[in-house]
Amino acid sequence: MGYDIGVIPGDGIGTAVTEAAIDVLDRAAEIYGFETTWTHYDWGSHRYLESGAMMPADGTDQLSTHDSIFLGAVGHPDIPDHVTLHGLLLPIRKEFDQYVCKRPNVLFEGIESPLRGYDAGEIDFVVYRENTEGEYSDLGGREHVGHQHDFAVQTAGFTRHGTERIVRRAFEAAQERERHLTSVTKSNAQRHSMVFWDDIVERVSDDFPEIDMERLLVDRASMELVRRPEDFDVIVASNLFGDILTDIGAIVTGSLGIAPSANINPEGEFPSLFEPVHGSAPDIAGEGIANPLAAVLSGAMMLEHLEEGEAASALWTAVEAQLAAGDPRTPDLGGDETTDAVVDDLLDRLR
Ligand code: GGG
Repeated sequence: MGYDIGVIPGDGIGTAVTEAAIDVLDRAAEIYGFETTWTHYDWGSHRYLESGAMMPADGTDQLSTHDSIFLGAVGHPDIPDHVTLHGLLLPIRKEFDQYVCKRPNVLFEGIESPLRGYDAGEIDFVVYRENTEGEYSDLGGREHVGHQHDFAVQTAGFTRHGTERIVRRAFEAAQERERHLTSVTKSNAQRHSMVFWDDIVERVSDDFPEIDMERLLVDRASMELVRRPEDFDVIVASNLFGDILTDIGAIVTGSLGIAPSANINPEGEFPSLFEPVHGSAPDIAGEGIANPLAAVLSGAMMLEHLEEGEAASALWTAVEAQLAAGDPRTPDLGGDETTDAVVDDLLDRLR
């Protein structure tokens, strides 16, 4: 069996963590008897600075031939963040209808949560973030720029189709887990789109009577994720709220450096994209100390998606064992080791 993966290392530490993860994934492929071809795309901020575009006009056409896409990070201190994000990552998510953004948050053995009194496994939830519309809809504009009376309009678009399908996928995930689902909105203030979301959740919940369903406003959910993270199992949220909640999820389980994510087109009509939750971290780019574990675990999610379950489990197990051992660790986890040291140790563990 062989897989053809499109790789976009992107910006900052994206290059280092992507190459590190590829070394580990190649070892898993060798052991579990499949081949992986990596086709690199040199797209990102350096390209933008040279040519005015993060990727070529036919970028998504080029990517469409791959089985999956593996991405590092996007963002550069000299370019506004909305330019880098809208120039690369968001068009890919939208064009390939990757409407499920799945982000697991697990407290691993050996990791100390900044929250007191939690042991390994006691925090374990997954966020299903809507990934193609909502607050990330590119609808709006600015008028009278440069004048005193300038203004901006940004519209969040929620379709029944888009909302229902992410909610359904989240209920299905809850069925496979602890059968508890939390839908997060702000329907007290946003009485059009978020009440619409609530209505759809109510209707879909009729098809899943065995799932214990809770609704929380996003402010309360943010607080409860800090106060009682152990009570969460599956969270479903809109694009923006899901993004924010998964940063909270990453930090209560230790570090953004170990938080993976998958942008999935469940129907398989288009390639799905796998990336660490973290960004380009320009402050440590080039220093050799970026944590590659989020990228490695994102790679494991990719292998799971490609139905290489054994190899995916082996990667999770190797990461779990390394974290439990407490060494080597990059600075985000309180250590002083390098990206390479973390990779070498994982390769040894897989051998
Ligand atoms: N590794 C992903 C990355 O670089 N993300 C940057 C970012 O700002 N993402 C925003 C989002 O996921 O909505």
